[in-house]
This record gives sequence, structure tokens and C-alpha cells, in this order.
Amino acid sequence: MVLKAVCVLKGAGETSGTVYFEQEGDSGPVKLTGEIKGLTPGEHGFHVHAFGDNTNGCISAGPHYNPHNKNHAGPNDAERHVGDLGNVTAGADNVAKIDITDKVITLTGPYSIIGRTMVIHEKADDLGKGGNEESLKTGNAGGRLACGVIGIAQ
Ligand SMILES: [Cu+2]
Ligand SMILES: [Zn+2]
Repeated sequence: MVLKAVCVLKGAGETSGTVYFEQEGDSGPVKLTGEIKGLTPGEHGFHVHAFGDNTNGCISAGPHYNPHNKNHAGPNDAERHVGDLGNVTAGADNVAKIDITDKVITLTGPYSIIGRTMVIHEKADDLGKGGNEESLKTGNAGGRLACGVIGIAQ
């Protein structure tokens, strides 16, 4: 059985996008596809944040989804926040194509990301290697350009 989810990202500015999630069975990796437009060329931090709450814009989504109380890191690090998906890269056309396969996030069970929020950031995520305290919390990725709640797709 394939589980599917979708997230429509919107913000106060020009940035918007759609991300599709697919997972084969309960324990397979999650494949993310889609695109985000209206970005400055280069890397932008991309995370699952804890709450599916956009009442006060993307800020209400809270911190990175971190149910196991770890430090912030990159998607390939053994210790990371569940929500740490690293960076996406926008080209000269201001569009980032999403093509990520991740073994930590899941669409099912107690740590499912459904009902939480995807956030795309202003700056690059330093993946916990920035050498300061903030790096181990947020990766110094700066402001939240756009976000959306992850929902069940048909
Ligand atoms: Cu974030
Ligand atoms: Zn993080």
C-alpha cells in the first residue's frame, strides 16, 4: 500500500510551492517531489516543523519537529531532528525542484508528519555545522518564506 500526502506552501511574499509525499508501506522511505517558486537562487533550508498551526503565519508552526530531543543536523546525519530535510536549491529561474528521499520522516505511526508544517526558509541551513548555539537548533536558516500543513492526499 502506498501512503500519499501533499503540502501547499504559501507565505506573505512571492514564495509558494507544492510538495508531494509518497511512502511504500509502513516502513519505507518517504519520497518528496514537487517545486517551490519565488526563491532567490541558491540553497534554502527546508524542514518539517512541529505544529500544523498557521494561525499567526509560519511562526505558529513552532520549532523543527524533534520528538526525540536531538540537536539540529543534516538529513544524512545519524542524530538529527526528524524534521531536518536539509536544503533545496533554487536555480536562476527562482525555482527549486524537490527530489528528496528520506528514511527518517514517516507518513504513519506515532511520529507521522501528517498534520505538521513544511517550512521553506530565507537562507541556507548550515546543517548544524555553523559553530554556534543557533546552528544546533535551526541551522541559522533565517526567516520563514512560506509554509503549509501536510495533509492526506488521494
Ligand atoms: Cu525550518
Ligand atoms: Zn532541525
